[in-house]
Amino acid sequence: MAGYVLYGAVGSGAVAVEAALRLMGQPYELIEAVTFDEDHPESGDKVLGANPMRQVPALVLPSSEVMTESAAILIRLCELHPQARLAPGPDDPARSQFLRWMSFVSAAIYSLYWVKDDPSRLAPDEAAQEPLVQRCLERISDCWAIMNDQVEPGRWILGEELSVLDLYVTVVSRFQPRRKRFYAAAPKLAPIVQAVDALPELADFWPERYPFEPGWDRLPA
Ligand SMILES: N[C@@H](CCC(=O)N[C@@H](CS)C(=O)NCC(=O)O)C(=O)O
Repeated sequence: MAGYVLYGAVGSGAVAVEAALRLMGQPYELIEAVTFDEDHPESGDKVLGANPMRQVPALVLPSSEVMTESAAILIRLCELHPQARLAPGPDDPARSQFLRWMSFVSAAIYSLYWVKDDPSRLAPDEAAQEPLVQRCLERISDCWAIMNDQVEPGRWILGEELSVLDLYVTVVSRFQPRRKRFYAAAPKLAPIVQAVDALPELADFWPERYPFEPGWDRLPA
């Protein structure tokens, strides 16, 4: 049986899916499709056959079925590989909050990057673009703060069990403007993402797929 094929990109949300596949012990073929490299549009175009949205991640399942949407992919992988114990099951009391925050990160936060990364998509007027970027960043911070206030983490966001929600928040909190604002907005989540950064199972993975830059995760001065 064929394995997984992941369309991903270094420093993208697809890295959360890669991290999950690694922790699940599932091999995958990676097709690097950097959808945000304006100098090499042919790279991102590689994903078009799998995802007409021209976005990564897109995951081809062993059945050849294609899945897009990072939150849905992560949740589905947990259903397909329950032995990895990376999500509370349907009867687990933590399930509702798991689904709630997986959707929240995707819908309220990740989706804003479509505008933030290219404000001309919604603001053709050049003068309006920088203020729009700033509004997006404020909204992203506000959403992290709301999540921070509503969760009751233990060692991990949902309690004492690591889940793909921890991986997802860790990756999305690495997006611009990196962690500086995130730590200020979400102090309860800060030690959790740092613990995911430090997972021994992913020690070789992070530098390869979401490299650290000097000072990128410092607290604001
Ligand atoms: N809703 C999608 C968003 C995916 C997404 O925005 N991916 C980025 C990379 S982090 C991308 O490919 N952006 C290119 C674009 O939107 O043009 C998901 O959750 O998977």
